[in-house]
Amino acid sequence: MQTCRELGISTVGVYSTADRDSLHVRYADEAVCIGPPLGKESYLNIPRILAAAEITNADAIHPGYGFLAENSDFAEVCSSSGIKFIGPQAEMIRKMGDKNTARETVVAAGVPVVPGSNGLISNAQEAQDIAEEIGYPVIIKPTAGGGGKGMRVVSEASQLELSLATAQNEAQQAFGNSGVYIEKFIENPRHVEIQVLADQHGNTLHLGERDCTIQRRHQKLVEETPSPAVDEELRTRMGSAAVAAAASINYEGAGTVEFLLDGNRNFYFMEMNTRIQVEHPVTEERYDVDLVKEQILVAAGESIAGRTFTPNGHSIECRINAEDPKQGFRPSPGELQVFHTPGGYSVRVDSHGYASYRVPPNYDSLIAKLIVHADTREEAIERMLRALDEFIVVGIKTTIPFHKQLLLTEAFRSGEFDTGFLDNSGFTVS
Ligand code: MV4
Repeated sequence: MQTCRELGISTVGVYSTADRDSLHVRYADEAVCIGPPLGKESYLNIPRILAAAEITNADAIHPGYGFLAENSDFAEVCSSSGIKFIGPQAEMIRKMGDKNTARETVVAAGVPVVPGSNGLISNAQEAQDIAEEIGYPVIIKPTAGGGGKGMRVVSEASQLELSLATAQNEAQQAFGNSGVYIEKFIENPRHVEIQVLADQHGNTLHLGERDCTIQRRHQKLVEETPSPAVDEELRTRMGSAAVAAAASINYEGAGTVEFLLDGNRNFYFMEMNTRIQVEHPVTEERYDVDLVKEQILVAAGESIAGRTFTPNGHSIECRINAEDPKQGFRPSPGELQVFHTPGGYSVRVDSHGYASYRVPPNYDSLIAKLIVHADTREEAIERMLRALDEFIVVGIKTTIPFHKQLLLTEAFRSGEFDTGFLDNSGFTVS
């Protein structure tokens, strides 16, 4: 909505009754209540969102990064109702949403994937044969999953048959699709993703990587660009692979291609996110670009031919969640009695909160994104620590103390960490 205001486009915010006091409701030129807190009755309810668009004469819908942002049926209904879905076509979301189809599609385009099954697993014998060929440990992944949901690591042959059956059952329960595939399990990888942008005329470019290795139970907590593990040569190779992955489905809009990076500079396609992501601001700061503006312009048919984006310096994002890091990150909703956000040189806060706002217990716990930019990684870390010190939240627990301690660890400062750091290294917040 901030981008729209700059572009002279008027906005409509939709909200559930749990969110009536959220800042986005006040910021919008018009706001429409679409139902009670439960997702199915509001933010996931396609007819209600379309009704809100129709009564306000909306031309387009920006789906954000949650709820229906990667729902191909929603994109299709928007399109058939004459409302531009700001994102890719339904067919592109569908192809990348089915992880096995995505894998097969990018393999055909020459993108490296982890050695594994060619297609879905049909029986235990087939699973045994593949695992024998690629070697243990292996990982069983649900084709309808994503983001780590429902994956199972298998370290020896004796466990494979039972793990396969369990994974298929869980996938059926969770996604209504029992399809699974197998990959070699890469130990201690980094999570490095490439931002891509594509227009409706077949032009596709990338805007470098984001390192999202600092995660807890598949929840990202810190993201940065450039990655401490990526140099110009690797960036060029990963960027080309990401562009090839997007171009293989004639992608349109902003998207993210996720890779695992191992200790030998090998990278492997994981999945493609067909939406703008929470962590997009780090790319905006380093590449001096408003990615939401680019989304809107390409949705309106504008060309990106000849556009170049020059990177500068280093950017870090810390996710400020309404969670208590001293109590296993358990949710901590409630009133922001004090909410003093940091500012000053090269510090950015994106938030829907304000003093006296009550964080509802119903949704994701993210309450603010704190982003800094600096010339070097070392200066960015110092700037982030300065900003974290300025950030005062009274009334609820947040992840601010976690970030302050993480940024002082030798592992973080040296850049030598992997995706197991938070879950396995014994790092705790005191
Ligand atoms: C893997 C893997 C190791 N080997 N695939 C989890 C999220 C999803 N995007 C991919 N995930 C993984 N896939 C193979 N073949 C390890 C993970 C993984 C992980 C990836 C990124 C960040 C954090 C992670 C934590 C645990 C496992």
